Amino acid sequence: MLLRKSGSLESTLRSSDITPQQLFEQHQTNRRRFLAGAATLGAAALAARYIPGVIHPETTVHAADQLTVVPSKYNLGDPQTPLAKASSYNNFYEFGTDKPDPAHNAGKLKTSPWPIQITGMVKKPRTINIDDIIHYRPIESRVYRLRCVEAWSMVIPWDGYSLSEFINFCEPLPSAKYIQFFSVVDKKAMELPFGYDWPYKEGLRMDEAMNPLTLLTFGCYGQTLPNQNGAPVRIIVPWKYGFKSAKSIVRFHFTDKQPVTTWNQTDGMEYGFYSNVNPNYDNARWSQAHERRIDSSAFPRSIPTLMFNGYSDQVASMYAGMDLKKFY
Ligand SMILES: Nc1nc2c(c(=O)[nH]1)N[C@H]1C(S)=C(S)[C@@H](COP(=O)(O)O)O[C@H]1N2
Ligand SMILES: [Mo]
Repeated sequence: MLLRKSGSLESTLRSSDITPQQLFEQHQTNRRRFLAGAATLGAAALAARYIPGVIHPETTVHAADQLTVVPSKYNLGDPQTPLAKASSYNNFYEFGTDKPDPAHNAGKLKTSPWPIQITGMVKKPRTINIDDIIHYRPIESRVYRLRCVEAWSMVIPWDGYSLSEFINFCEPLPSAKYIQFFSVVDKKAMELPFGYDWPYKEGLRMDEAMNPLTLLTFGCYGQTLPNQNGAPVRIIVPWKYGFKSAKSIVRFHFTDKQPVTTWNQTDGMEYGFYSNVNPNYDNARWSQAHERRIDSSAFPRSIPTLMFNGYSDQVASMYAGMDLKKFY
């Protein structure tokens, strides 16, 4: 059971124009919301726990501690992909390049203790621990689509809070224009296939990172992330192709230059820095016009892919005036 004190870092909040009374009230409101959510979702979270016989036989799920989650306004109506699928059909190349590999191999990764570095253009570079941030803010359950550039998609309840909250905690300097994520490298636990420049790296422009949709993710389906899904902390950027959503992050780096990303470095013709889901712009290998929903039964690519994965209202304005075929 992972129940740590919420708001323990409250004092680090930007509080320039907030009175102590306001701060106290805000804290009480957050706390009430947190507790109310915990009460209503307790049963649901419990129900979402594993029933061993139902799991896909080749799936190993690790560290499935229950999380206390609150409901969110970000809640796609689409039917959810079963957890057994979401945790057995994965891209986590460090553990092998075939879809079932991460479920087989990622159990070897030790996810505690988990130090996290905050580096680059911040007020004070430092190393923190996952425990310092996991309950920094109430953990929301957000049902998002994850769309892979391979033209499949899943609908998953991800648990976390907006990355923007964590970025404020990091106190970036005004000169920081991008954030870069570094995934863990563990030579003993990982296969680390040849041909990629490990560690896995991804990045976002600061406004993309600060968009409320971008989720600092600690869990899914009401429990801590299975290792194969990026335990103990990953990013979910729902309007971009799946590879932007880096897993098992150990370092957040703030910079004024567009950061190097693993897939762009591997094959820049196919994988651009922006990688916004765009049905009108085909990746060199796959048409992006349609997608296949990974579900209990596989079916052909029959679902039309939506611009920005259906999140245009919230994100399109960030790209106004940009040629999205050039900045793919
Ligand atoms: N460290 C790391 N993060 C990664 C990847 C990876 O290979 N290594 N694959 C990406 C890709 S291509 C996708 S589609 C998503 C898949 O997330 P999921 O397995 O949780 O569905 O993770 C992304 N994050
Ligand atoms: Mo992907």
